[in-house]
Amino acid sequence: MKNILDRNQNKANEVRNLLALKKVLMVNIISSPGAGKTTLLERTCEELGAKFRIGVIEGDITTDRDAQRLKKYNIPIVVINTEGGCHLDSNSISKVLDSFELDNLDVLFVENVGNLICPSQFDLGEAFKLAVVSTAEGDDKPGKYPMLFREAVAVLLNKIDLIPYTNFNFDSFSSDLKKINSQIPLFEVSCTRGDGLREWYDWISEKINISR
Ligand SMILES: Nc1nc2c(ncn2[C@@H]2O[C@H](COP(=O)(O)OP(=O)(O)O)[C@@H](O)[C@H]2O)c(=O)[nH]1
Ligand SMILES: [Mg+2]
Repeated sequence: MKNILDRNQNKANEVRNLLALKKVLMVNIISSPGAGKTTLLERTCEELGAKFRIGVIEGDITTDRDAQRLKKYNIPIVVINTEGGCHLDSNSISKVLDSFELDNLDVLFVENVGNLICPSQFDLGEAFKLAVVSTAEGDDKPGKYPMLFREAVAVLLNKIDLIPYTNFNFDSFSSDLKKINSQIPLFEVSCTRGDGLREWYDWISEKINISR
């Protein structure tokens, strides 16, 4: 495992250096399956597609269904099918970077394979990891999967529209999260209804602007 992670780290450093040179902000989006990563990307492309040059890497075990959902935004998208692998690694990212015109990109979103565990361990060479979690999964995820919430620089709590239909306890969620990462920004959103997304758009726009 140590050898695998060391090799991964070397490649991640190469990717990070290249993206810094090209001034492309790479964001590694991690969540369990169904938390709303693709929906967040759809909304973000709608809102910011005219302002920034967006590219997407879609990591999935199989199928290009998420890429198909993003096709209408006319952005460069590359699919990585891991064929059973539970996470992306820096080598797979490095291989597909050639498919993008990096000089013509401001931001490259990576939708990682839906999984709260393995993707947290692998540096892809991203600028930062974004954790997405949804209210329907329960309020205990930061407490049970602390590594992701330690590694991430921001958390997006999605599906707040569903809170009335669940036993999601926001105070419990937020207090567990703060114990792991006391200063981490938390966006409370509904990607389908639109609540709270303005704060996310402003925050990510600022990050992209800083890296340009
Ligand atoms: N009620 C509700 N459903 C949502 C929200 N965001 C996403 N969904 C739905 O949750 C399901 C999974 O979303 P998707 O974006 O594919 O999740 P991913 O697997 O993380 O990419 C889809 O049916 C979405 O329409 C939300 O804010 N509220
Ligand atoms: Mg998806």
